[in-house]
Amino acid sequence: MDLLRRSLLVAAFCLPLSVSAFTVKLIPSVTGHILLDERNARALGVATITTATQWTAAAHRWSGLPLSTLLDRYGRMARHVRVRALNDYEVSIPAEEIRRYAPVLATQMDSRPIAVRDKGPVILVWPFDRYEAVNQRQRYHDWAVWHVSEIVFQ
Ligand SMILES: Nc1nc2c(c(=O)[nH]1)N[C@H]1C(S)=C(S)[C@@H](COP(=O)(O)O)O[C@H]1N2
Ligand SMILES: [Mo]
Repeated sequence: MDLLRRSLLVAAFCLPLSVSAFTVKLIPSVTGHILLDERNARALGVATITTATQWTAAAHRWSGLPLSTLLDRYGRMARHVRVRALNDYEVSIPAEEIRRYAPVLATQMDSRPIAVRDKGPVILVWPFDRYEAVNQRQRYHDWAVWHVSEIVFQ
């Protein structure tokens, strides 16, 4: 019993607890900033895109909050959405592209949190396999930001 308890404790400490946790700084067009975390992101909605990507050859299920939901709620007047990453990568995406193709801020791949070493914990995934135009045009691949850390509505 004691041994079992001890090994459970060890197992708990070995779990990469930080893997599922994420915060994204959200900057609406008008007011201060909002921290998006697992709980408030999930409360806003979840969608899934099943697609291959440039970094995963096979198709996977990418789930998370659609960026268009945030746009509707916090950036209605915004014309561009700037998405920044932990590694200082940054892109500016026209709002109409986000409304048109509804990319998802994926926080799960095949129902599991995405480790930082696998480009997580938050990746902006586009429906590459659903639309030929999205798959063909380089800009959508460039806009597939991984390690997302900040979103600014402009
Ligand atoms: N955080 C972050 N996301 C990024 C990039 C990057 O350097 N950093 N590169 C972008 C580019 S230019 C492309 S084409 C795709 C795929 O890049 P990869 O093949 O290096 O994964 O990710 C995009 N997302
Ligand atoms: Mo790229």
